[in-house]
Amino acid sequence: MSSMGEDEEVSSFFESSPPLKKMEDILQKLNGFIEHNSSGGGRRIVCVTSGGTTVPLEQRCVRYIDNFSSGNRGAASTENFVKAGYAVVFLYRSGTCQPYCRSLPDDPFLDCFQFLDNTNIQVHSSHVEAVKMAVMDQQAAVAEARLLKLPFTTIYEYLQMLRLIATALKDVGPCSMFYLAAAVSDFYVPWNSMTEHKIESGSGPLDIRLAQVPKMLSILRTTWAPKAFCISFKLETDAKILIDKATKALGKYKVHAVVANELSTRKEEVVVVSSSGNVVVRRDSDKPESIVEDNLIRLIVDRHSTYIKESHS
Ligand code: PAZ
Repeated sequence: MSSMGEDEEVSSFFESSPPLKKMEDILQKLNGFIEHNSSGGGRRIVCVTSGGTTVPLEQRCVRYIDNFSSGNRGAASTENFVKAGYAVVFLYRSGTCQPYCRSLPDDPFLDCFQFLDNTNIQVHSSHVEAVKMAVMDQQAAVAEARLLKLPFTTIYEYLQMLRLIATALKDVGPCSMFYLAAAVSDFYVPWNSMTEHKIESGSGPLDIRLAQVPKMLSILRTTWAPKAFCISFKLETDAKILIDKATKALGKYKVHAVVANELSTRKEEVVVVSSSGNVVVRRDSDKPESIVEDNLIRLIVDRHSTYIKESHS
């Protein structure tokens, strides 16, 4: 159980957060998606979080602190979950990598196309296959209601949306999963103590005091969605401390596994840390197309199946 202190910190974070824009619209989409996928066939539903959260420094934000994440892991994992039969709520940072778009050039995206005349814009032959697959796969996933994309930018939006999703998924129980690959800010400027207008320059160095973002993982596990299968991530730049940190997070937050990855090798290998031991998962280096998420999601889906079986027995 989380202590009263933690609960109060969490409540005060939400009470002082700026209200989520379009909340009714988000809730309607979310509830429709969950209803569609959980009733009848009882499809498994995973919430994949992806990309980094920002910390605004001004209420009318001009400047912000950002968190590193390209969104590649979340996008690739989403594709693999859909392939494995899951419905995915993709909670992603606006502007980061999208499912089915990983092989498209994003810089500059317009290089994909050529303008022939006023009625004719064509995809360059070098990108035809990638664009065709991206359009077809993404449209199929959305049309079959297997993919719901919800964007966020700030830490405030991310945590409010995560709470909405977790609460909405509560009744799906063990068939729901949280796969928390987003890079979430640890520190923030509380909304009430943030200046409204652009911070003025010209008066010397800027001192900002950042408060600690309350740890939401405990409350997700104990209150928001206690029966969901929960995978968190741990990123470090110092490989020497990675496994120790991941093991501590596993014990502290009682998640079902922590995926540990080091910044420079994260596309090659990850370590799945859980109570049944540590498993190194690698990309198949002999297959150029292979990505680490192919093997990672296979393992996570297997673990989830075992969890569902055990929950029902
Ligand atoms: O988004 P990306 O593919 O560039 O990187 C993925 C990642 C490193 C952000 C993710 O695997 C991860 O570890 N997320 C949690 C980060 C954290 O410890 O806060």
